[in-house]
Amino acid sequence: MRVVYSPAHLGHDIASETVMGLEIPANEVTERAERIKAALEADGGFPIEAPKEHGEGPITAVHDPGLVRFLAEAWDQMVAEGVDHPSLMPEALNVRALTEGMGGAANGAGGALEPRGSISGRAGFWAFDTSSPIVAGTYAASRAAVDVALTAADAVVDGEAAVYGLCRPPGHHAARSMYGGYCFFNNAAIAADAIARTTGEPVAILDLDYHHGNGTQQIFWRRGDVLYVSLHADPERAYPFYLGRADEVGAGPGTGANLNIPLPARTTNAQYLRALDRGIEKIASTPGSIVVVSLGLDTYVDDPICDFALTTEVYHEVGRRVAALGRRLVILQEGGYHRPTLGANVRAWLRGAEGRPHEG
Ligand code: Q9C
Ligand code: ZN
Repeated sequence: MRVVYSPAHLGHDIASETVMGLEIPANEVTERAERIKAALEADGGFPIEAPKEHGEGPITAVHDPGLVRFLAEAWDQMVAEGVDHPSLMPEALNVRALTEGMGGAANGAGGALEPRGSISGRAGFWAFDTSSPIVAGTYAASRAAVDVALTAADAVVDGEAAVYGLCRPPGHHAARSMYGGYCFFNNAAIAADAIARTTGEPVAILDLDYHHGNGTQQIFWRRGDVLYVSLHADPERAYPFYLGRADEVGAGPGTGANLNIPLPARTTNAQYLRALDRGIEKIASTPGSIVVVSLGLDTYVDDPICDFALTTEVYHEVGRRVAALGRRLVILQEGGYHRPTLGANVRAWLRGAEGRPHEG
């Protein structure tokens, strides 16, 4: 299977994140992508190629141009303001309820207007959480991750059965006009939108990251041409908390084109495979020939920030069942934080999708 990878991710080199105000060692680190790359190289069956530049057009097709401008300018503004922090993190978030009941204050929709002043205020306008640090290389890395996704998508549109895009940073939490959840641009959404536009066919997204892909759901909420199916931790207990419930089914032309399957703590291989079959059936019931897979391995039993109980063997079976849909696959990396097994887990999934045995 062809693999698309860019070393530009190394510039998004973050040391720490904050969780409920506590500073902890970062989870979404450069080592993740390097481990995956090393495991695929060692396998011998995964030729690695560089992404092609696709420009800003496919990004602003799904994201607010203001978000792109902010991310492009953020680090330089930090430096210009003399804010000598290791990374940029907002101190106040643009929460909607701040202007609740104020009618025409701020803007007509009751939200704040984009501030163009201090970097702290700008960051808090575009961020939805405080666990997604920005450093000098974040923008270049995020642009490269989009190019990785789009290059993988091009190859599949051109006829490849399955291509893996080693995206880092991940993307599925990034909303139309907000970054967060370690994500800056929504790689899978940008790829799915580009595929839908170039093929004129409906596209399905199957999100297998432990966390609900709130950004992807939001971007396609009103679209009937891009189906979003997600298996994830119940947001009653897990990030991103405010989206991911089973009754969220889409709206307008997108009604019925959003399927959330929330799962309990300690979800086992068997429970997961049953949920997966439901998701696969939903995709099989809709037209289209390409599926974009948001592949997170944070469902793994030993993941340090998650609570499912999946094992390496089941990833091979998950890949096998997804490929058995008989559709071409654009497989894009999302989360997965147990670094010692991350490479083996990705490799098992991809070998399963190719119909190769788990080992050998
Ligand atoms: N205790 C992805 O997997 N919260 N993003 C961290 C750590 C943010 C996960 C809490 C989790 C974001 C792509
Ligand atoms: Zn995740």
